[in-house]
Amino acid sequence: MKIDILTIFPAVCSVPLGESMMKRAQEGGQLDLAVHDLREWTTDKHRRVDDTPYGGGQGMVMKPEPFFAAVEELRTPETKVVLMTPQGQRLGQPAVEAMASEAHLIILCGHYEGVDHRVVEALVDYEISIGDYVLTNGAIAAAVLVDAVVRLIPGVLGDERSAEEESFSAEGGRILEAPCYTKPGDFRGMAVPEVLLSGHHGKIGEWKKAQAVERTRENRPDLLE
Ligand code: JBQ
Repeated sequence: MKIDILTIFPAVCSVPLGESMMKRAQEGGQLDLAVHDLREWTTDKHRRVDDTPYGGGQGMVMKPEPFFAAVEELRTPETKVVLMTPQGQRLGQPAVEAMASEAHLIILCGHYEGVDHRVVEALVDYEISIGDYVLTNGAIAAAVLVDAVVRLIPGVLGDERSAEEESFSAEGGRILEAPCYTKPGDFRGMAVPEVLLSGHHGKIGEWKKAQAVERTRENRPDLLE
C-alpha cells in the first residue's frame, strides 16, 4: 500500500511513523510512505499556504492552490484522498478497515481554522476526525490514522490473529479487553487473580469474558447499548 501525507509539519508524521511496527512495514515493503512538505507546491517567494477568510472571522484558512497542485501531481486512477479535519466523520474501525483495503491514500492535514472548501468538494473522498477534542495540528491526526490503517495490511502484524481479536474489530465485537497481568505473581502485595494461574482454560475464558463486560460497563457503557 502507498500513502502520501501532505502537511506543513512533516516531522510530526515522519518521526512517529518511523518507529517500531510502522518502520518494519516500510522496511518489509508492505508500506510505501512518503511525508511531503505542502510548501513544495507553493509558487510564491514566501511559500504561503494560508490566507484570511472570506466573510471575516477568526484565524487563517489554508489556500486551495498547493493542495490541488500536490494532489494532481501525486494521484493515480486508484487514489483515494483523505482530509484530516475536526469537521470530518469520527474515525472508527469500520472506516479504518475500508481505507486499509485501498491501494493508495493521499492524506491532507488541515491546520489553522480550516481548509478552503473547494479542496473538500473537488479532491476529497473521506473527511475524517480522530475524535471530539481540539488539536493544534492535523498531522498528529494523520499519524494516528496511518498507524490504525497500516497494522491491518497483511504481513504487518507478526501474529495475524492479533489484528482480528482486538477490541473494536468486526470479529472482536464492540467490547473492551479483559485486564492482563505478567510476572511477578505478587507485586507489592498485589496478587495476580488466582484463576489466571490455574491452567484451567475454560475458567480463564469465563473470567476474561466477565471482566471484559465489567470493564466495558465501567469505562464505555455506550458500547453495551
Ligand atoms: C481532529 F483531524 C483533525 C485535524 C485538525 C484538528 C483536529 N482536531 C480534533 N480532531 O481529528 C482534527
